[in-house]
Amino acid sequence: MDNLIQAIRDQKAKVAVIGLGYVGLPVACTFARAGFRVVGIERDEEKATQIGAGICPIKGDEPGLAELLTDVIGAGKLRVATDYADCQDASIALIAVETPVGHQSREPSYDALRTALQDLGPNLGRGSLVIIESTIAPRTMERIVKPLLEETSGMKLDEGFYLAYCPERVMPGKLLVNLRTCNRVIGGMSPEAGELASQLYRHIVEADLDITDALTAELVKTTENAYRDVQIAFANEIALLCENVGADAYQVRRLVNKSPYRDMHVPGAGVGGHCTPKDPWLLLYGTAGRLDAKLIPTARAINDGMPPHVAALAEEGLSEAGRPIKGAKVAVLGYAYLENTSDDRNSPTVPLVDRLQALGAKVTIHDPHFPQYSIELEEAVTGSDCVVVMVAHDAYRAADLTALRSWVSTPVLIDGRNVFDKAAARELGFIYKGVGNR
Ligand code: SAJ
Repeated sequence: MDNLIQAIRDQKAKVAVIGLGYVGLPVACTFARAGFRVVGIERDEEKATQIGAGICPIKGDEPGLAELLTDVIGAGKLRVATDYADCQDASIALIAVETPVGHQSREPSYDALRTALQDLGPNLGRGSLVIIESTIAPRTMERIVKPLLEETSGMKLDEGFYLAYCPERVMPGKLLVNLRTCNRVIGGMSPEAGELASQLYRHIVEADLDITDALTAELVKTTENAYRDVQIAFANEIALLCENVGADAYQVRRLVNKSPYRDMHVPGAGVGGHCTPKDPWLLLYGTAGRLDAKLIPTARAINDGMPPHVAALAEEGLSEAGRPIKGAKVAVLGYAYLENTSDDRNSPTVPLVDRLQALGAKVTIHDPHFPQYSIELEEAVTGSDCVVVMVAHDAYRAADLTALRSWVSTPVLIDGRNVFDKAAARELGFIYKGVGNR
């Protein structure tokens, strides 16, 4: 342990980062910039070649990342490999592979994690530190990671290797800055592992490093996103209430949040992304059988119910305009899950479009952040019987409502993100129905 601590302090320890996605790649580049020798292990050969050539494969605007990658590759501080043999001289291995949750099963798929552990084990040097950054269900470190690593490395935990869980806190568009400025939880499978991991992250994290045990760290990560999902579900339920009593949920929210200690979230057309819709299920999966949880699954159901609710608003608006939804031309604005990003993971627009098409509508999708949907807004909207706003992109906030009105064939406007002003829309002759403001 002392040798490793010294090697970390002196930055002599070589770091292997397994999985060069939106978590692993920024981490690999940041440790390389800090002065460590880093090898990135990427199983996708094409991606490995691209990154090895200093080309950043991550979509969307990630300030500083492409330049940093070019720098560390050019300086030889970061190398990329597909073979785990390149990990043999690394005394630190950091795993950042995907841990998706099945839409139907609501259970995690640990295939990528298991493969990484199985391939790393035989190449793990004695006395190394292994850190998991991927989001995992509580009790995964104890029940899957530890036994698999002991089995494949032939070494015992805390004798042959140290093990810690340090969940990522990345956000699209803020990958590098979050790595530096977000507080991090370090869940050591032993106090020694926690200390070693803390010494390592101190080189790249300017914020708090809170050392705890692995189970607590697993609970913190999944809870922080379950908390957000429940908060959003509360806002969505208030929005549905407001619709039914003819109030404006956004005005209600604004005034509620003027009350001390209130932080009502924003109602909307659904909850997408790589974390918020998935981590509540990881939390429940990892604690299955310990509690018959009610609030967390109900919140998930409320949020998953928002895209169908938006489709119902469209059907209602078309009906008021004397247009059956069957055969109606519907322009859906926004394919991303989050405003001003080109990230479509678990986008609420997907179930919305499925629902509209099931009802017989002819759907055109528009999104300036996706090449396949970035036709001119006028072209997307012209001749439509209904316009549905699903994402609060700046492009939509800046759109001219008068022009929009001149392009449509039937003036029905469904606002899933409170982008347009209801009074102004109605003044122009739109049948306007907004989530939380109908
Ligand atoms: N959303 C709402 N109402 C809200 C907030 C979000 O409907 O009040 C919707 C968004 O439109 C989106 C989805 O929820 O479809 C998720 O939004 P998000 O802001 O949670 O974005 P994510 O998925 O990128 O969440 C990440 C998380 N970060 C990590 O897991 C490390 C989350 O914990 C962060 O709080 C969030 O970024 C952030 O604050 O940006």
